[in-house]
Amino acid sequence: MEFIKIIVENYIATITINRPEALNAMNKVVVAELKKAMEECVKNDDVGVIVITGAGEKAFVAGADIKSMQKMSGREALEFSREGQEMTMVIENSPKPVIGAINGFALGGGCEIALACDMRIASENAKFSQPEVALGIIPGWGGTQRLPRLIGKGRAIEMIIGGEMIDAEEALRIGLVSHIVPQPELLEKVYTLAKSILKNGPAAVGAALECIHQGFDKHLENGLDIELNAFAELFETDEQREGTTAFVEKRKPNFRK
Ligand code: DAK
Repeated sequence: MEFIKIIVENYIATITINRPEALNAMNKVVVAELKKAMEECVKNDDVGVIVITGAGEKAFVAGADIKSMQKMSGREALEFSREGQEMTMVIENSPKPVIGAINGFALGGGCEIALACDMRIASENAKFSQPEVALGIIPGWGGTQRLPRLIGKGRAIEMIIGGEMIDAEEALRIGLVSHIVPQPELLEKVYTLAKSILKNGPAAVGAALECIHQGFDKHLENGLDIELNAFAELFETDEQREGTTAFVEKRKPNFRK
């Protein structure tokens, strides 16, 4: 792949969006490669947690590539938006947790990629914005849908129609990220979180994510049904036997043989 690097180590896949000369802005090729990278990591048995970050010290992703959008027709824009939305759905639907390591600007499409991740940890220099309206467009990769769900409708409306850029402290305050660390410590902090998740049963982790994502917009009773079925299904797995037996035998479970 031209713009994406994947490194797999100790069950953690680090996907780096690598186009630093354009602050990792996403054109069609980068969008397709990120989707492919995610699909490969989801299929790979040696991967338990996926980390997405940007190359360089300045940007996570500075947005969709404005230069490539300048002359798009409505039909091309529809296709670009669909491809971007599909890419974010592969991130959101991943049964393996995805952590966004937000190492700088996360603007427009970059903020939307961060929103599709299960968790977001930011470096102190990170900055977030949905500035599309300043370009005469709107977020096209899920920003109008995921941002209100994550931070609440009022604040999301302010960000989307105001286009303001917020710093990491404000992002933490409104729940857009869950931790802030100095940039040199960003990946270390992300890997510590990844390692704590990797100690747990992978099927249970995947099932919990599925319940949360699928139940989020549903009526409570429908969500509880999803949980009930997922809970019961886990009792048909070796993982449940290993986890409960390890507790009884007073040893650590071995989920990854
Ligand atoms: N696209 C293309 N190139 C970009 C870019 C971007 N989003 N962001 C930065 N670059 C390029 C710059 O053009 C520059 O390249 P050269 O001109 O030197 O060749 C290089 O990266 C370094 O950037 P700067 O020189 O501008 O660096 P500064 O430190 O001065 O400024 C900045 C950093 C992040 C504040 C500034 O670059 C900036 O404002 N960038 C644009 C940020 C932005 O507006 N992002 C949102 C893009 S809109 C949809 C599909 C998708 C979307 C919407 C709809 N449909 C199809 C419906 C998503 C939209 C977006 O994401």
